[in-house]
Amino acid sequence: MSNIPRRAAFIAIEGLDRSGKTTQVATLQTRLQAEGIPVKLLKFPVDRTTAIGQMIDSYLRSQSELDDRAIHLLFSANRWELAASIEQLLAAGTTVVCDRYAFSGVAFSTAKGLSLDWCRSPDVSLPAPDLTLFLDITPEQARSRGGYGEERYEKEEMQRKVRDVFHQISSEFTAATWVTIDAGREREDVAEDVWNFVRQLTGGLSSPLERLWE
Ligand code: FDM
Repeated sequence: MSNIPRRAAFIAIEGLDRSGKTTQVATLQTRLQAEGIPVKLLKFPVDRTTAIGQMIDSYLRSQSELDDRAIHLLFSANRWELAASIEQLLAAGTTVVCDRYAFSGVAFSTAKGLSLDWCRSPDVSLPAPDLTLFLDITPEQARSRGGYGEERYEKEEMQRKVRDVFHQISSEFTAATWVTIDAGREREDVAEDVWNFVRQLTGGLSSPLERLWE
């Protein structure tokens, strides 16, 4: 018998703009709570009111300019700020659900023209999600939902590139750790899929937390 204590699951939800990610994350949180499973929701970029968060927020609203590499490193630093608390929460039995994680970091910066390897490196060794659910939507479906918003990356050409990189990243993971969900369907159907994957992990895991891209 393993003497590694059970821990809770680390789940990342990634998604394209207009994929309904925010709604799905909220629905998942409600469902976990209803099942009596302790859950902590984290959103990256985290809390746009911290020093790093403010710089990221101002950049995303196009109120400031930053070198592509500098903003990439800020997004990564924003995750490292939280890495230790993610580990503590999991060890204490709290399921952690992240709204975006390192995969967004790589997808958006690579879409801007930086190399994928370079983009991955500052996030190497972060806690690795046990499961990543990628909410996929085609640019056409996004357009039919009213198009994109005002922020820096909410443009069709950018979203197409981001989607391509997400698909490239997904090919490096096993089907058990990365699931692409067609988010162009009704929100209840998407929520059902999300729940069916997450519920498999709600009993906790006895395997140690892995490190990203090690
Ligand atoms: N984003 C998010 C990045 O470019 N890099 C990252 O590491 C992360 C976590 O920030 F356009 C981008 C992706 C998106 C924006 O959007 C945050 P939401 O809609 O608040 O998730």
